[in-house]
Amino acid sequence: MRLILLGPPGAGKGTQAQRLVERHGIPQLSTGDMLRAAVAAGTEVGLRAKAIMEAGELVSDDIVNAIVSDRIDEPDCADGFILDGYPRTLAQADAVEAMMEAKGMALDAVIELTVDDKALVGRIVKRAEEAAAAGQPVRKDDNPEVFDERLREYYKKTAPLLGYYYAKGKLRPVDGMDSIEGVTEQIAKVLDSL
Ligand code: B4P
Repeated sequence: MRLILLGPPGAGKGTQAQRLVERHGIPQLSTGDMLRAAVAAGTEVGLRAKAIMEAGELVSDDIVNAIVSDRIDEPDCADGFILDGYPRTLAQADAVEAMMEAKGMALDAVIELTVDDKALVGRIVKRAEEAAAAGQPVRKDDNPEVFDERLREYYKKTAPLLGYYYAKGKLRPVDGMDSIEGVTEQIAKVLDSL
């Protein structure tokens, strides 16, 4: 099974991807996590991505496409994967389609998580407060100011992918305003119907 999780920042892509990993035993390919790991390790990619991510903007397509292309070549991706937070631009969507075609892989569905803008910012602020209260590191982009920029980037660069995948008959919207468990159940129904 090869899935894309699409939705605005804080929609729950990472949350649901982890649950899909547990249910289906296929890896979660989160470009956000991969980029944060590169930043933490101080690699060349990390050095280039750090300021861009902290400003709430999107990292360049070239960097992200290269990371994903390398990752899906790894053996654990042979039977499927969940793309979490990728593609995020039309250029990335074209790139992943070409990558998968070259590797003889087909995309099963694009799960769109729909959530109100107001609820999104509330989730992000809550995550930052909970991390701080637990003495854990707070993501530099998890604050209302940077979140506004993340949301602007989403509407400008990522939202056009909805029409792109709808036209291909791959888009499956799910109500992301539901509880975490409720969203998981909706996704399970979508996957059963494929
Ligand atoms: P990501 O790491 O992908 O972060 P995200 O979109 O904010 O998170 P997500 O939707 O996964 O929300 P989550 O489950 O965590 O991106 C961060 C940055 O990396 C980007 O801004 C960009 O700079 C860079 N980047 C990543 N991919 C890129 C790409 N392809 N191209 C270019 N740049 C890229 O949930 C958020 C919170 O909500 C959590 O606290 C969770 O517990 C809560 N929550 C989830 N579901 C809920 C529900 N149903 N009800 C209530 N709360 C819920």
